[in-house]
Amino acid sequence: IPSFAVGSKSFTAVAINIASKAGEWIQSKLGDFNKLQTKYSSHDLVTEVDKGAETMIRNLIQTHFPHHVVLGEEGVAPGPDASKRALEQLSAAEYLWIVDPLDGTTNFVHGFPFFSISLALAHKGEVIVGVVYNPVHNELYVAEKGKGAYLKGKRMQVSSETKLIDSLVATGFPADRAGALPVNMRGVQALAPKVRNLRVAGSAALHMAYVAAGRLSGFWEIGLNSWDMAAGALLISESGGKVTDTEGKPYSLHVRDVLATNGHIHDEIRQELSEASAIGI
Ligand code: 2AM
Ligand code: CA
Ligand code: CA
Ligand code: CA
Repeated sequence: IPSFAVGSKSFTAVAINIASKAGEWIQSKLGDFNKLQTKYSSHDLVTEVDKGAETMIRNLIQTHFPHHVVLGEEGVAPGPDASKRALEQLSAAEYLWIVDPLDGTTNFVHGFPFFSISLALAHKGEVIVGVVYNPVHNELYVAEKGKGAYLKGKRMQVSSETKLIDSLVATGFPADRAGALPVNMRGVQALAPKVRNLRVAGSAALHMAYVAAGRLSGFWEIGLNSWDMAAGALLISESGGKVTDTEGKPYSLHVRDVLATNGHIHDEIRQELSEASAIGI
């Protein structure tokens, strides 16, 4: 796998190393942690493991790259605009790491083995490296801008379905029960009868990695943050897929409502969501 590097230090190699270390530690804590806290509500959870993993990742990044800046989910005050506020403050950073130390916390808390670590490195606002790691399956997805995306040393490619009826599509049920959830439910109502089936597995980053790997035809979710999607979006674009917001505008770090597909079914899903008034809040 070719690499972006500073001197001899490959950003990608460091990202892979950090994701593996954090993943091992998170997995060792599965079923063995306490101090469950709720951020906002019983739908929005955070554990000592989320925080411990973020601290570990932050320290490792800073050891390797002292001049890089780190944006992590657990390092910012929670709220609907958490990512937006942080990105504004950090917009001057030349190299910015965007970190979700544990994506799928609800799954982790319940012992449902579908969660991941998501690390992305942006250079002047453009994501150039993305790594998503699922420690339970020992699957590490890695992409470099312009150089492809890989799983277990093999180049990934999105799936080839061109019709909704042949497509397996994932979504997420938002934690925001009042605003985003009803919007998402309209999309579910519109799409469920038209696709082969829907999946809601609880980790946006892994859903996106699955789109890149051709295991899902598409994915959409309302009200996400930069750290949920930054690595996954590069995995998908480097695997030949398409990532936009739910209105079809190109992906950027500021997108909250995401639509990510194999490309072929993109416009049809966007149209269904639009007709169902399910494109965002
Ligand atoms: P998390 O597990 O890192 O919190 C599941 O639908 C997706 O939504 C997961 O990627 C999850 O990330 C994210 N998520 C969970 N709570 C959220 C919240 N309050 N606001 C936005 N996204 C959230
Ligand atoms: Ca969270
Ligand atoms: Ca997340
Ligand atoms: Ca998280």
